[in-house]
Amino acid sequence: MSNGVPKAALYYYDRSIWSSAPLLALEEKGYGADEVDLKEVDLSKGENFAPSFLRLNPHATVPTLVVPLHNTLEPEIESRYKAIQDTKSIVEFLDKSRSPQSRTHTTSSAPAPALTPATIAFNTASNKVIDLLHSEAADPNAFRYFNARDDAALSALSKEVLPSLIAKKDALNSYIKANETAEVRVSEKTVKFWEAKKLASDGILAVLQYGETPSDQLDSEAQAKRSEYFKVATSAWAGLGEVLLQLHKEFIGPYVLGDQLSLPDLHLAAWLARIVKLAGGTVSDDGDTITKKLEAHIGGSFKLPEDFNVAEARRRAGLPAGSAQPTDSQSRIAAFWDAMKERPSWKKVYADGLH
Ligand SMILES: N[C@@H](CCC(=O)N[C@@H](CS)C(=O)NCC(=O)O)C(=O)O
Repeated sequence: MSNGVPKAALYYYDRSIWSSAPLLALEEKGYGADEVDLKEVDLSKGENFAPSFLRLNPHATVPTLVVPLHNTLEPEIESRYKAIQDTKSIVEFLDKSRSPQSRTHTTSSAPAPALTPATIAFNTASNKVIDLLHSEAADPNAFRYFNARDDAALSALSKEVLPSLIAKKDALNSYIKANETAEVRVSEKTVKFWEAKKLASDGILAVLQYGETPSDQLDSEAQAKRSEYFKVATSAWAGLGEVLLQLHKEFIGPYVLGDQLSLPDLHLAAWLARIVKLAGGTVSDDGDTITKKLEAHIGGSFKLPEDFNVAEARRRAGLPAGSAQPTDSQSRIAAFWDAMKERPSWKKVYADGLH
């Protein structure tokens, strides 16, 4: 609490993709460190399945923003809170809650630019992009678990993700067990949720636990599961090519709605950082490099249209022209990446690399 005023709390995990969108929003909106408490939920240990977190968000996902309700600001009254449980609503809430007119009990005097699009047409375009990025075909968390289409990649992926998958399952088992012996038990619905989460990870665990075994040493059942996994992974990455082309169509450039940063850019920045990382990109790559890496990773003859003038993109993003020739062109994704990378919000959220 500052000034006796109950604070909002953002539950997040710093390796989580969707937590990055509200973290970027806090910076872009100029929130002071005294306005929102950051509370880490370690997903790699399954902390999001703890009964105390499920009371805030029964979907067990971060980000989750817990905000005090307006009529309980007096310090002597025990505060009542509401929890906002999905990225889109959280980012919208953060945008609306700090404006040049609002008095937010803060030490920050940073400007609070409006990020919500100002017209119905732009709002529609913004929602289309945000919905696309949160659609099943674009799910960045699924891509993380399906980022292997051959034995060598599967072996590397198992090494990387198996420990946290196992830790998650162990956490679920221990919550279920603790509940059986507890005096105060969670609801039947919560137990069913835990069981369903365990079941959902079994399929991928069955493949990844043998990820370091060469194909010819697998029994026929494990071999069949591995080929099925490769089929799903191959079709998911081909589908990602479609998502990128769809995005390209909705996108003005260098930001989604033109030369001003707005809500969809925060979702796109978070999403793209993860997808680029999975494609082997790094935080220091420029837009053209990540375009090439994405194209190579998606494979086949996938190509992003390079129809955006580089000098124009840089001018619109307020960047110096650099060495761009008047006829140079790049993909819109590349222009977006180059513009976003220069922003202090991005530099802060991705200071330790892409995630
Ligand atoms: N629809 C949710 C999705 C959020 C989501 O999937 N969050 C991931 C982290 S990026 C999560 O919490 N996963 C839980 C887990 O890994 O068990 C939103 O938009 O906020």
